[in-house]
Amino acid sequence: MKIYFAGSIRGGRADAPLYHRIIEYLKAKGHQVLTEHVGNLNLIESRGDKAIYEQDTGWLRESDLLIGECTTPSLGVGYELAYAERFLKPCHLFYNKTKCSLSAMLTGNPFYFIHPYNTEEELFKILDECIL
Ligand code: 6K6
Repeated sequence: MKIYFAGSIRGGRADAPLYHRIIEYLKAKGHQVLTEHVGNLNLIESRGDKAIYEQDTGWLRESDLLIGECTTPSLGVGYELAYAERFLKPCHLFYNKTKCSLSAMLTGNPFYFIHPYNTEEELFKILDECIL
């Protein structure tokens, strides 16, 4: 599958190492991750914002599935989730429930598959079921 991984960039990079591990895991399972750069630990913003927006919305439209790690709040991720819903892309959203409480605008929307987790081990177990 072509997977669009969404995770915070300007919203804060505290969970970037986790994004990296999720992306590597998805790739090891044979999936194509369109947004590999989200897990890049030495991220350098070399492109303009318009180019980023056009590239990312294009990737969203061509993706089969969105996986979002939403523990660190991000306006960009929120936008991507609404955009994915508009194009009826299945969205699996993860958040660490010991660290945050997810927006009601996501948890209240039955379109999204919401996966609260306690530990990273639990996250990967749920992730396995999402990508079967
Ligand atoms: C270069 C290398 C890595 O990142 C860059 C430049 N910035 C972005 N490149 C690609 N996608 C981006 C960039 N900034 C935000 N996004 C998209 O928005 C990603 O797909 C993320 O899922 C989401 C993060 O939004 P913010 O609001 O936290 O930045």
